[in-house]
Amino acid sequence: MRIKKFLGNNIKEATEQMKHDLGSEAIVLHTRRVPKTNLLKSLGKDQFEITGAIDDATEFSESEQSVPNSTYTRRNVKQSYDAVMKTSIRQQEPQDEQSNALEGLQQMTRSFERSSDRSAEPAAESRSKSLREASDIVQLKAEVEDMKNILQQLTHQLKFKHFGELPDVLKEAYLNLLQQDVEEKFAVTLTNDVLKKITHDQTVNRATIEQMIVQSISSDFPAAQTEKISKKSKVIVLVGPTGVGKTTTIAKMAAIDKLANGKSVGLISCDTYRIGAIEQLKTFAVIADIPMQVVYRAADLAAAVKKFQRYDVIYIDTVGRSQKAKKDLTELKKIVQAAKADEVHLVLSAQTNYATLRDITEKFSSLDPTHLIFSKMDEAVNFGPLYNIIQKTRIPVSFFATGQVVPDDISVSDGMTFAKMLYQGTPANA
Ligand SMILES: Nc1nc2c(ncn2[C@@H]2O[C@H](COP(=O)(O)OP(=O)(O)OP(=O)(O)O)[C@@H](O)[C@H]2O)c(=O)[nH]1
Ligand SMILES: [Mg+2]
Repeated sequence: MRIKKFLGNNIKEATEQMKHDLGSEAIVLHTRRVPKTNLLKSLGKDQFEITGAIDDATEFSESEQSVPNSTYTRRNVKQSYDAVMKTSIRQQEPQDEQSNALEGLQQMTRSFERSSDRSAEPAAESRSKSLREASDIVQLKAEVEDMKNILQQLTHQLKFKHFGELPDVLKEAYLNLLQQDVEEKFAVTLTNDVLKKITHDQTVNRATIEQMIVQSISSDFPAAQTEKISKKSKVIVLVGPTGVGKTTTIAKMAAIDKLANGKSVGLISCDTYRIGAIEQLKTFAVIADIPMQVVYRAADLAAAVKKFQRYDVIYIDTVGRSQKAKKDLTELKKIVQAAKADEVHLVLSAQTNYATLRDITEKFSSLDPTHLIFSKMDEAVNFGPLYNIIQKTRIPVSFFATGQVVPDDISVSDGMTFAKMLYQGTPANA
């Protein structure tokens, strides 16, 4: 067997060289992309190296004829390689690269299935035939190992199917975004944005890429305008699923408005459903010296709001409702309407997965939320789901809640803080 390496601008070119040199029966043992050594040139095209091999052609076909029923013949292997190689060659062409790769994988699987369906050899075979078969199996093992490598390469290439040539550091950044649970289409957009911004004379290192991605996330972040109060008695209602931190957050917001911003504040609780809910807010209201009203029916809400009309801000806490309970959400909508809310803040826990966040925002959209509050950011493992929901809803984000302590564990939302947390996967106060 002769083994030789060939270099080309693409797999096809390298394969043609191999066929020219070793003959049409030559097989590919291994392929590999050879990156440009100079980093600045990495935006240009890489080269491809294939390792080709040829067994003595005559022996090759004779051995096949003499072992017609062999379960694993070299022809099987070669067919499989050809299937993969055709895919690899086509993969270098921009069109249909994903479907071509998948087709190659399927062809290879089919080829192996056909091989393993064949019946086993009869027991009484000649000794020389057994030896030949044993050597075939050893050869096959080596070839299967090579095929595994090719498959790995194809799988890797499929991950980057949306891109042409991508600097390695940008590939890492893209994979990091996926790891943070950023949805693929958003990760692709972010990566492409950065790719477009890279200039040819720019040093593309990890730190630069991180900076560019963080900048891109931050500049696109829909931070709520923290406008000065333009209206007396601004009515702010907090809504959301059960246990996400509505009452704790409303206490923080009210305390900061009163203590730090010097505003006059009134509190209304509509949560007469949960045992202890009223006491929870009442205790805080007494400590912070904030007047508080409890409302048992939506019909009584307008009167309570009117009573507080001389205050700068009126905060209304509501009962936590599952997004799946349609009737409860209808009741909640009555409260929002009766309060004539200026702002409806939907509280989302940062621990929630993206599918659930989508469901929550879809169902709570009937309440027309004007803002999102991200709570429990201190407990989140990653922030991709929140990023996805921002991209999906584009609802401005007002606050980040980062712990249980009232009023300290809250901050006005900020794009740069969020972007860094998202990219690094680190909670706000870690
Ligand atoms: N770690 C952490 N815990 C929080 C945060 N916000 C609230 N909590 C805790 O979460 C739990 C529930 O908080 P609540 O404020 O009662 O939640 P809620 O949304 O009002 O709950 P319901 O009214 O029952 O729907 C409490 O133990 C809070 O201390 C936060 O930002 N981080
Ligand atoms: Mg509550």
